[in-house]
Amino acid sequence: MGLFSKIKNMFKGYDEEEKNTAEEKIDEDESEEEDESIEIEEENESFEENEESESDGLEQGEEVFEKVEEPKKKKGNFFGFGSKKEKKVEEEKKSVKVYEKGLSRSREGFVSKLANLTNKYKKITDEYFDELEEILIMADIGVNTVMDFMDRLRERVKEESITDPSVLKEIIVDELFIIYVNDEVISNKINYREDGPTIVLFIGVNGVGKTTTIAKLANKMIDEGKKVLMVGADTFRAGAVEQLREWSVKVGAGFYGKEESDPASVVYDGIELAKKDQYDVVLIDTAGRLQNKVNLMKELEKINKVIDSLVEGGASETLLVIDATTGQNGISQAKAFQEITNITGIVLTKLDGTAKGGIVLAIKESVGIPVKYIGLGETKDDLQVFDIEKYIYGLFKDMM
Ligand SMILES: Nc1nc2c(ncn2[C@@H]2O[C@H](COP(=O)(O)OP(=O)(O)OP(=O)(O)O)[C@@H](O)[C@H]2O)c(=O)[nH]1
Ligand SMILES: [Mg+2]
Repeated sequence: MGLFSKIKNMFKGYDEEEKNTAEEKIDEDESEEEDESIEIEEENESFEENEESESDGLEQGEEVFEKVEEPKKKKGNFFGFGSKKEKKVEEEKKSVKVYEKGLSRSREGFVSKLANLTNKYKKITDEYFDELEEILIMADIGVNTVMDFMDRLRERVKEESITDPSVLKEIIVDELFIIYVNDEVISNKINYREDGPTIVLFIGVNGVGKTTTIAKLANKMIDEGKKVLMVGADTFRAGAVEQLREWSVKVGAGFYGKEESDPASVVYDGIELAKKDQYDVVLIDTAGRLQNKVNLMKELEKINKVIDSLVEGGASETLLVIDATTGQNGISQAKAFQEITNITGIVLTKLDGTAKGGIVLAIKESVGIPVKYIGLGETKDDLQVFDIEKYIYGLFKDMM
């Protein structure tokens, strides 16, 4: 049995549920609340564009803002599921739905083109391959990846004497999976520490979704019973610290931040607080915009030095946040950041906003860093651990 059928069986029945069940209703209500209560500034300048000098912000140090927020008490089991297993199944279903919904634009975009291609050609011809190649490149899979993919596909067609495009459709899904997994054991788990707080550092250019991702991840971790502290070390942009603090209140995380001060010193104080108050996890928000690569590198080095001095082994994770809607530009950002710091995972945000879901595959192929989380919407529940099977299901479910 091919992978295509395996994945199909795995999630069989998941979308047969009636719409508007009580559970979905609760989801909707929650997300409405979410949308109203916070306004987030959108900035979309790119990596090296900014000409302002770093000291601009730091000189006007009169209105110093320091804030410590205590975390809320954990809520009980909201849905009142009977057993742990039932709860897990429910969570799986919910997660599959987030994938389905979040990938609908990509489904309508490149996957429906793939389906049309299969209908259009009765036989596999050179024109078929040319069109397929174009569709994959348009889906942001990346030229080199597509070239390798096409070679492998042509080979399999020859070896297995395939002539029918509808048979090939399954092999295409199979091969896309192979591109991603590529003989590696892919770990999308956060490496938690046993002793002392687990430090997770978030980096990425401005506007990609760092702050929102921290809120979403904190929400997830709090649900899992962890005590989470958010640290606002994006002291470069006015309002950034306050934005994170507002999120901390909404998701019930602890918070430490100080505007207009040195980011590394905020990190220092934040981690000290985390140790004193026995937090399990510290999520650190950093500035995406510094004048140039050298400054950014120096800043990150300084922050890492502070973390190393306080926690043995340093940060457990450095997650690079990339906006999926920026396509190949996002890949260039990953390469640039990879040159200046050690990245342990990627968070790919705004996958719901692109019709080119192929970027997940391209990133892994071109920078070799696993995608650990994906953002599929703007609410606190729209962050998912990246799971290749659910991703493929969400993308190709209409073809299955
Ligand atoms: N549709 C969608 N929007 C998202 C997602 N993640 C973040 N956003 C939106 O992207 C915008 C920017 O998000 P922020 O979290 O402020 O980005 P940032 O990287 O912290 O930006 P700076 O602090 O300016 O560097 C906000 O409007 C978010 O709601 C996602 O997965 N899907
Ligand atoms: Mg931010």
